[in-house]
Amino acid sequence: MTAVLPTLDLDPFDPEVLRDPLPAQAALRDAGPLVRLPRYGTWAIARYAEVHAALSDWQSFESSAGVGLTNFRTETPWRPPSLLLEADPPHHDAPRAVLAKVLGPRALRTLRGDWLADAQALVSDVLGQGTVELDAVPALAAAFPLRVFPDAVGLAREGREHLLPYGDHAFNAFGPTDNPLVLAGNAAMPEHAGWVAQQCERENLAPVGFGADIWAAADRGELTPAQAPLVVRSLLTAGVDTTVHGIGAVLHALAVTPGAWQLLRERPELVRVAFDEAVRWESPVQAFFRTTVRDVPVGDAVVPAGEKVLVFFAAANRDPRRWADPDAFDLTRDPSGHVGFGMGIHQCVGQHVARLEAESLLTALLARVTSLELAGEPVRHLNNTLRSWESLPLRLTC
Ligand code: HEM
Ligand code: OVM
Repeated sequence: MTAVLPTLDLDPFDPEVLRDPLPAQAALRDAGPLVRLPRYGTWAIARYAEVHAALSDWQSFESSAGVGLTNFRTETPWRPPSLLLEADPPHHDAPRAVLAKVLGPRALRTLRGDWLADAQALVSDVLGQGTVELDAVPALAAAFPLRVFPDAVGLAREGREHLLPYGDHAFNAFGPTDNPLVLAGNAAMPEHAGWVAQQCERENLAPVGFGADIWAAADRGELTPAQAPLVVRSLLTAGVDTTVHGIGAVLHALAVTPGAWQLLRERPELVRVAFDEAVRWESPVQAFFRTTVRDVPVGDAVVPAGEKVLVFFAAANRDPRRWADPDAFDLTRDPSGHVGFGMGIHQCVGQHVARLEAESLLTALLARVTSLELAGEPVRHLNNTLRSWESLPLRLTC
């Protein structure tokens, strides 16, 4: 007996779906544990249990054929593949071990005090006496990561405006290459990518910072000299837009959830839970693909070898089979186990950096701001992979 395979005629990269992906996510989950998406000749996994299982099974679901729609076995990647995201063991091991140490909790201990002071300074600049209205995307969500992260890497001051557009394009490029968002970014890309590649060279990085730490690992023989710049490139690709949109997500969630800001003011030790719950709720990185290396059973069906499978983090993070009241942003739940940072050997190696940024900024805001609410309609920024805000008008009272 062969089960009938659920097939959905939906396009995850359609602008209308990107604007409001929740109905498509629910449809994918409800259709079954494995769904065919004939629009792109791919498959999708959207339930928590199967997403978790697929991410844990790197032996069956490879990343080195690319984690976007482009199949690196048959098509040319838009840039040399990432040594982390787009690699499998054993090649993945050394770059991963190096970054895990460079970005680990130990290394971040020295940054903690500096980043809190930076957050306090930013919050002071932004707040006045009484009530202020501002667009929290440029004023806070983008301003804070751009203030601390490029310095922590050791980047030159000149040219930092390339970072966000470069990252935005990299995340768009996981979608279809002929899609309007990718096409719109292509023209400017040689300039952005050229600057990024330059900054990855040893002589352009400060003597202290994540960049220098990566080159020091090469000196110790933990990476080849040819690998070092590409490992630095991973920081510049994955480390900026993600935290901007993660911080945007938590500020939005706190603004639209009645009582949430008051609760955090009473229990500031919940700031880390608040950020992880926002990463679950919003899933700033919505999904990545994997490619099957053999026939792989999922549910009652089998994905044939060599197929692209969309692994939908965002859908898993709101699967009612796993989460009670999944659509609620709830500071009293335990969000651990969410797959907003992925799961398994590729789980976000920068998650401690992301959490420290968010914790620093939220802590500084909580000390000064007595109420935080929407001051206008937020506007989405569309991206083939990211879920994000272009504009988030907030009213802050202190
Ligand atoms: C991997 C999300 C911040 C660097 C990942 C993955 C996700 C993710 C879902 C898994 C990819 C996969 O399974 O294929 C996020 C989110 C962030 C964030 C939501 C912020 C809220 C950062 C930061 C950095 C970073 C700040 C760098 C400082 C990386 C790298 C990988 C990765 C290098 C690849 C790891 C590997 O393949 O072993 N991230 N990320 N991320 N992230 Fe993050
Ligand atoms: C990378 C990377 C890692 C995670 C996400 C990402 C653009 C890139 O290693 O270049 O998105």
